[in-house]
Amino acid sequence: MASHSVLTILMCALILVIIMPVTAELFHNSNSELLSRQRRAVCSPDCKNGGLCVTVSGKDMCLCSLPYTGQTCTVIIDYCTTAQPEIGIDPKVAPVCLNGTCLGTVLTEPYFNCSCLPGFNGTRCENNIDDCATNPCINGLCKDLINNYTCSCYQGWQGRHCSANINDCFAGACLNGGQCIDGNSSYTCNCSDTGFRGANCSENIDDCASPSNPCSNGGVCIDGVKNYTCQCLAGYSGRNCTVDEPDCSPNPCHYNGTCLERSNQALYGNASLPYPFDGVFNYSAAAGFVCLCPNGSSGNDCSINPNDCLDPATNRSLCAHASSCTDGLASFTCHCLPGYEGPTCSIDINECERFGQPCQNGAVCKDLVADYACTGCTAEFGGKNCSVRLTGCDSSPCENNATCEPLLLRELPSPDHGYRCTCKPGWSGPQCNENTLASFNGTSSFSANFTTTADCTFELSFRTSLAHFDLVRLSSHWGDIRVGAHDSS
Ligand SMILES: *[C@@H]1O[C@H](CO)[C@@H](O)[C@H](O)[C@H]1NC(C)=O
Ligand SMILES: *[C@@H]1O[C@H](CO)[C@@H](O)[C@H](O)[C@H]1NC(C)=O
Ligand SMILES: *[C@@H]1O[C@H](CO)[C@@H](O)[C@H](O)[C@H]1NC(C)=O
Ligand SMILES: *[C@@H]1O[C@H](CO)[C@@H](O)[C@H](O)[C@H]1NC(C)=O
Ligand SMILES: *[C@@H]1O[C@H](CO)[C@@H](O)[C@H](O)[C@H]1NC(C)=O
Ligand SMILES: *[C@@H]1O[C@H](CO)[C@@H](O)[C@H](O)[C@H]1NC(C)=O
Ligand SMILES: *[C@@H]1O[C@H](CO)[C@@H](O)[C@H](O)[C@H]1NC(C)=O
Ligand SMILES: *[C@@H]1O[C@H](CO)[C@@H](O)[C@H](O)[C@H]1NC(C)=O
Ligand SMILES: *[C@@H]1O[C@H](CO)[C@@H](O)[C@H](O)[C@H]1NC(C)=O
Ligand SMILES: *[C@@H]1O[C@H](CO)[C@@H](O)[C@H](O)[C@H]1NC(C)=O
Ligand SMILES: CC(=O)N[C@H]1CO[C@H](CO)[C@@H](O)[C@@H]1O
Ligand SMILES: CC(=O)N[C@H]1CO[C@H](CO)[C@@H](O)[C@@H]1O
Repeated sequence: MASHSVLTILMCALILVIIMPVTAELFHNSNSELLSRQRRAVCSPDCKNGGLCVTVSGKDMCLCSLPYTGQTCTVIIDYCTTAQPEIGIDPKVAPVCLNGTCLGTVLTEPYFNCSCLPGFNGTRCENNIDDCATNPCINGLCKDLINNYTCSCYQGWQGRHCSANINDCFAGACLNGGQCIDGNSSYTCNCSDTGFRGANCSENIDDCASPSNPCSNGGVCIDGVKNYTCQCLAGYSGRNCTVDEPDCSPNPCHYNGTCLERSNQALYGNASLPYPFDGVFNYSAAAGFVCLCPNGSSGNDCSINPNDCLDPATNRSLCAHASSCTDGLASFTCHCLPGYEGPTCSIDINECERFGQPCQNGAVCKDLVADYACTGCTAEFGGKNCSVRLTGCDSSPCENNATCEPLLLRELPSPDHGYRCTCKPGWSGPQCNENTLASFNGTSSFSANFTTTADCTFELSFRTSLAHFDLVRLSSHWGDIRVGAHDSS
């Protein structure tokens, strides 16, 4: 046992020499020279495997290099069972390979070879390999095991690698069509476009308040689902009550009365305007219109127009001479018949004066209704104004001492003259140049024979000198006509 200790000390010295050949130059030189001098001088065993022969206490022996031992350094030490105190290994205390199988008789340091159990490495299999090093737990904490690991998942995650998100959404989690979004052991609701809000989309968004009351002009807003309804005050319409209904278009005021919209806020506070414009605007009374009626009309729409044609006292038309009347605004208009004039057609127009005494050549003008007449016109003149000299007899058209009476057949556009001949007895025809068939005086008679082969019209003309007479048919037979005349004066 003692010799063994010495050997170990010597071997240590040798190891030092081997490990630090340069820094231990001095030590090496003196000792190795001593050893080699002793060996060269006295050492007899042939030390194998690089062993050195030394003489200790007069006894020659081999100083073996690791891991050899034995008389001549031919035995390999099994370091699986041999303690190596200098590196803290003592198989009596703990196995050389802590978690593995040991293979001794290894020629290189550390002179043993550990074959580790799965999950261990290190020279002595002392290291439990960190299986969490690759962060295998995606949503959880990793716990290293022997050649394995476990994941303890965060809330809401599951699976070996905590990669499966536990679906926290359940039917009815989000109300009113909200979209459930699975989270970390929780869920959230996407309420957008539902018209609701809150964690579970249960709270109906007040559309009347977002961002402000959408109903204009005093309209009342009623919240709906993702919607609202405006209850407009009378006079306003449209989804947001923004449309001011056109109360004055077309103009409801008769007689071109001025129409004022009650919704026109600019008109209010004007003392010269009628109610309600003399006061303060109020949305609830903004429907409708007020007419400023022209004089003579009244009523809400100026449609009341008293009939000014009637005399209020008598209730009879104010227009005289049967003229018609048109009622106006505080006025009336008489439509006069010809010959009358004046506001009430009461003036009978004197046409003789109106036309500047039109009768000429001594004729006298007589006023008529809407006309005049010229009286006392001499035979020589004629026409409306007795202004046309009658020339029909100037050429003496009447023959056989007949009397010629000039006539005015037509005055306008140019005078057309004519004449009438009054024949002496025995003459007839327009110019009195045709003989009469017979003339009668007293009780004379005339008989004529006509022969005809066909029906004919037989005319008999009379001219009498009597001032008054009656023509009497005495008898009438086919082929025999008898007529007579007698003085009736
Ligand atoms: C690993 O080594 C240690 C220390 O020697 C021991 O306590 C443990 O039981 C060993 N594990 C296995 C799986 O052998
Ligand atoms: C230890 O043993 C393994 C398996 O037998 C071998 O591959 C390796 O080279 C050995 N190591 C040494 C230092 O002998
Ligand atoms: C054990 O193995 C791991 C991965 O293979 C490596 O990173 C580590 O350095 C090794 N540990 C030892 C003590 O050899
Ligand atoms: C690792 O552990 C899991 C359970 O956590 C098990 O299912 C699996 O088989 C283990 N793997 C090994 C190689 O032991
Ligand atoms: C889940 O929750 C954990 C711990 O609160 C956090 O670290 C992780 O980032 C969350 N994951 C998601 C997806 O929110
Ligand atoms: C919520 O839903 C709307 C439409 O349904 C979509 O556009 C939006 O991206 C969603 N928001 C989130 C955070 O999922
Ligand atoms: C909103 O309400 C109005 C009337 O109140 C209706 O005309 C409209 O269609 C509604 N809009 C929707 C999207 O329902
Ligand atoms: C009503 O008001 C809403 C919100 O102010 C607006 O988006 C919409 O276009 C309006 N509709 C009409 C018809 O004016
Ligand atoms: C109203 O006035 C217009 C133009 O000023 C005029 O043409 C029209 O005749 C008038 N109507 C009435 C009923 O007075
Ligand atoms: C008619 O006869 C009477 C006498 O017989 C005569 O005096 C008279 O003049 C005659 N009249 C005419 C118009 O010829
Ligand atoms: C045709 C004809 O009877 N002429 C008579 C007209 O009158 C005068 C006298 O008045 C007679 O002399 C004509 O013979
Ligand atoms: C006037 C005249 O000629 N009268 C005769 C008409 O005809 C009858 C009979 O044919 C005669 O007898 C008339 O003399």
